Amino acid sequence: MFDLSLYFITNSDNICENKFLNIIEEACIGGVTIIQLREKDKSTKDFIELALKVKKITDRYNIPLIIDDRIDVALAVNASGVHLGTNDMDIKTARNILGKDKIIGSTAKNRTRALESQNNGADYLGVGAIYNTTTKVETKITSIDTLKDIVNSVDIPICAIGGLDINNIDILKNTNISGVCTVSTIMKSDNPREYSKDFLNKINTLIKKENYL
Ligand code: TZP
Ligand code: MG
Repeated sequence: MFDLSLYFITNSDNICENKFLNIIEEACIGGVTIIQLREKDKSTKDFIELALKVKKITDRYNIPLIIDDRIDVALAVNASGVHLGTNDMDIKTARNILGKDKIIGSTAKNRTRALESQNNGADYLGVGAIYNTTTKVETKITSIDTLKDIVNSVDIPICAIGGLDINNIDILKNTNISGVCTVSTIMKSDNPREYSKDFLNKINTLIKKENYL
């Protein structure tokens, strides 16, 4: 069981480790429901060392930790799962390696990828970017029509991503998504605890609880 309502994806660029870990802890206290550690530039060794520190925090608050891209890192730290994009390991192979109990998320920007991900064993989909993002990522805008088409095509829960903040998520009303992903709003907040709390409250006014896995 996992709750995608407020899915916090971390970004450790340009901040010291103590501050990074503190933001994660504050976000946990504020109420983020799931966390992804997203590291694009770290060595395997450094990624694992950081993931162990992050997992100590997320375990304390009973929040699932997802590792971006790296099955090996997820296994090394016994994370709750992985998130895989189109250029990462294919979902079927990842499922074979990870077994049935780990969470596998997949990025999907169209119905074909969404259905293929579901059929190959993905547990949830990330769909976006809904808006332009300031976070370093190669992505394209996904229209609300495409988001709705994907939601209507699969049974697994869907999280919207990209440029989303507390003031612009009304666009997601009636899309039947299960949650909202964010990087920068929490990473850059002066008060990650309060922001997470307020953002979750706002999200809860938009999404239907029965969509939770
Ligand atoms: N994938 C699509 S948009 C994005 C990722 C990883 C970044 C989202 O970051 P932000 O700061 O919430 O716009
Ligand atoms: Mg990836």
